[in-house]
Amino acid sequence: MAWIDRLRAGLKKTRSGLTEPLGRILTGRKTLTDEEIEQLEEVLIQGDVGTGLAIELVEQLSDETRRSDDRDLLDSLADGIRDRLAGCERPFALRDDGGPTVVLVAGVNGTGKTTTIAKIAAHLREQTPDLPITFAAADTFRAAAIDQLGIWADRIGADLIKHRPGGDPSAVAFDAVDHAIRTGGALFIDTAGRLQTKHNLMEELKKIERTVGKKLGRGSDERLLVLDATTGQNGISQAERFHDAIDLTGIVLTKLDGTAKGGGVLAIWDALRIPLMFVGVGEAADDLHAFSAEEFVEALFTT
Ligand SMILES: Nc1nc2c(ncn2[C@@H]2O[C@H](COP(=O)(O)OP(=O)(O)OP(=O)(O)O)[C@@H](O)[C@H]2O)c(=O)[nH]1
Ligand SMILES: [Mg+2]
Repeated sequence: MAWIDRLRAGLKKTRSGLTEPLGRILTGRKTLTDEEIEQLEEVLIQGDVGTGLAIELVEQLSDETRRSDDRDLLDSLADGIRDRLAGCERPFALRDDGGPTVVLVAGVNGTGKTTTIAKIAAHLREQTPDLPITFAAADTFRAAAIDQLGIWADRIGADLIKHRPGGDPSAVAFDAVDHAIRTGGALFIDTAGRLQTKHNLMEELKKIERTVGKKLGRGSDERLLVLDATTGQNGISQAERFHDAIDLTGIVLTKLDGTAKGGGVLAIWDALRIPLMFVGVGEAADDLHAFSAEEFVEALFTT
């Protein structure tokens, strides 16, 4: 299935919770009543677009109604959303100097860190069959987490650097960077996802990043936060804490298929201005893809 079709299918709940109600109010309309303006704001806020942004989008739309052009208001809203997402995309790229591309992957429990690593690595493997890929099992809190990453490493053909369960995550990262300096290619560091309210998770991540820096002579290339789209606005405060700790370079928004709150894409970008690098709409490798604002709007607004 083409990505746009997967994305469209994955955004089904958001379409029925957000785009379709918007369509019922706006299709074929040139003017809006006060009541309709209120309804629009409500639908956007329900869809997790964020209150401030919802109000701005609707204001822009009601300005539009005062102009006498022939534009459909639903198209104008789609344009408004696309405009808001300008700059939000940033493609994932490997370093071109032969040195390893080091990717630190963080996020709270169960957001999809480990499977995201597997999916990105599977894409890289497909593009470049002989690319050296290393996984670092720096989530040492659970033995099962190390095993899970090991299974993916076998399937994809990645080297796995691991220590004993309960070991020091930074020591794993150190050994993994050491390995990747020799092999080149891509290194993905899987980390534990304890609740963000626990200070020690952030300290741990900072320590991992410091350790990478010491061994590598520079910081990691990407520090990605994996956010579960079903957590909605809560994801923003999560992201702020991680950003404070490790200066995120990108966000991966998973599980868009499980929520009607796909509007969160807008709220997250509006609040954080951290690029949305990948979005996930399911469990298969092909369900993770580079984010494109153009495709996102197309998947939401066209059938
Ligand atoms: N529906 C759906 N499921 C997803 C998506 N991304 C990940 N998952 C599932 O979410 C579950 C948790 O994924 P993991 O990758 O183990 O999450 P994690 O962040 O590593 O979890 P911990 O190591 O426990 O912190 C798995 O069953 C994944 O298949 C997505 O985009 N859509
Ligand atoms: Mg994991």
